[in-house]
Amino acid sequence: THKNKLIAGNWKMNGGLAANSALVDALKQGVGEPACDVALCVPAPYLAQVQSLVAGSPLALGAQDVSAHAQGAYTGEQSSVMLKDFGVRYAIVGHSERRQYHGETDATVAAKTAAALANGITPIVCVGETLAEREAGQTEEVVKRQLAAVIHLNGHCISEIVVAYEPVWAIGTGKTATPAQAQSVHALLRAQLHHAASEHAAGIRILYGGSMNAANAAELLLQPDINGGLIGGASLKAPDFLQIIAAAR
Ligand code: 3PY
Repeated sequence: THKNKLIAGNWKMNGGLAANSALVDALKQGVGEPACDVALCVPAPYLAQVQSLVAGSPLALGAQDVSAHAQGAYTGEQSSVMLKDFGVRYAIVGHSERRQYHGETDATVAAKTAAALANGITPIVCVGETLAEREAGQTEEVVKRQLAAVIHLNGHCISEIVVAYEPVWAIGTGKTATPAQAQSVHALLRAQLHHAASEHAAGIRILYGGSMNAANAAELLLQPDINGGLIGGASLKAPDFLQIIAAAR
């Protein structure tokens, strides 16, 4: 089954009521009828605001994290059930910033992925190697281990996940993987998906993330195993984000 490409903006911890409203208005005016799926992954306090701003538009709502638990004594967390209340369709899971600053392990990421799937939220599961791992020749081993953690979730159909390859050395650094570097890792991930779930592998979207911007998006998105992008800084600028959306066909 062929799915549209997905362009997901990761606002990270940026924005405010006025800025969000201006950004989403500009996106709605410029987006037309996009050839790809588009999502805005916004900070939790603004989910309700952005839910009403995107209503009736082709822009879908996403969260940047999700709890592994449904409810209870988990101070500071948001469950997939709660996200559902606000029309959230996607949740980023295991972004390298969460792995790095919040101690998320492969097991955490797997539990969060399962919780999202159980409640009909599409997890965007991030994998990627650090600079030290790449230089030590461990890229393949690291991304395969990270993907394996979510492939073998009992009782869940992995056809519903989105994978995002984000080399950590390309996040917020302005360094981008070359299209060939990215494609070679995407092909490894595709082969692993194929091995685990051959009937679904071709339809699982593997996004590239890591300083994808208006200037480099088109070439990255032409690679056969790059099915969209997870966009950091460039998703905060309407003209740039619109150009990336236009490049995804
Ligand atoms: C980046 O573009 O740097 C990202 O981390 C997107 O998630």
